[in-house]
Amino acid sequence: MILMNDQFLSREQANVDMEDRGYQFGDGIYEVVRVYHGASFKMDEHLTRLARSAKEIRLTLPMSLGEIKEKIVELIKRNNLKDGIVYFQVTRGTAPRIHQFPSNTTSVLTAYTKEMERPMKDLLHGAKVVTTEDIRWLRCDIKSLNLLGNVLAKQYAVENNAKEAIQIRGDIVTEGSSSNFFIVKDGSLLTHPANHFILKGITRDVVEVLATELGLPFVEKEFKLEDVYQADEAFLSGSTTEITPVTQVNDHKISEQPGPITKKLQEAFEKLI
Ligand code: DCS
Repeated sequence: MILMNDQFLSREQANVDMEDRGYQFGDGIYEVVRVYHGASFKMDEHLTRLARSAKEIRLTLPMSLGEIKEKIVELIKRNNLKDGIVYFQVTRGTAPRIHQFPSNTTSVLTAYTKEMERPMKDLLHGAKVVTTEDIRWLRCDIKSLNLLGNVLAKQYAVENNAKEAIQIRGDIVTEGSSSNFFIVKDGSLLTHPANHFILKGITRDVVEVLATELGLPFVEKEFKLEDVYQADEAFLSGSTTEITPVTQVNDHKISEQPGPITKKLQEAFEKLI
């Protein structure tokens, strides 16, 4: 069962119009929320980010955040989802194709759930990442449906037997194609500042809270690939990625095993979920 605006429909009943602006322009925004044991993780934070993305692209949500939450929680229940994700998006709606905002249209909310296991192998043993040029637009802070840059980056990772592609803009390391990226140096966590060049991940925020609790400095600062190669540890964060240790970047080994600080953060994260 899926959610379309305020209706719960079977996939067969649900129709997306050819001229939905999400379909034609990627004119919309989305969120992916993790569900553990039937309960959503950090739903309110994701909803707050959805509202922010909406505001930044001047899209009016079709209902209040409270109503969206209610519908999505109901969808999780109706689908009897225990462990997985709920995906939801809002497009600017259906109208004859013109680039500018159409005048008489209402935004369209859709949501579905999906069972998904935690990436246990990577969580335990770490993963390889590769680096690629960050070719995305200059508002990566908006969780937009336009994901071509991210799609191409992830495809590059897959073709190079890597879990993720870490993007580099100029010579600054920004983030993964669907995750944030951290390095650990001399006991401090380093990650790209939350400006227009990255998505401010909800999991990244969780890492900040956990780091503070553990007394680990959380430093938002630009860094380069050479800093990554000299790091003691590295990891990814994301709703589906959780805290995934990175043991290899391109041909460079960071460590044989996930590092001790990454493991500490993982243990603290585990307690939350
Ligand atoms: N950066 C990018 C570009 C992302 O797409 C995501 C999440 C993140 C960082 C991490 O953000 P969260 O911690 O809030 O998840 N991407 C979602 C996605 O598209 N699939 O899975 C998660």
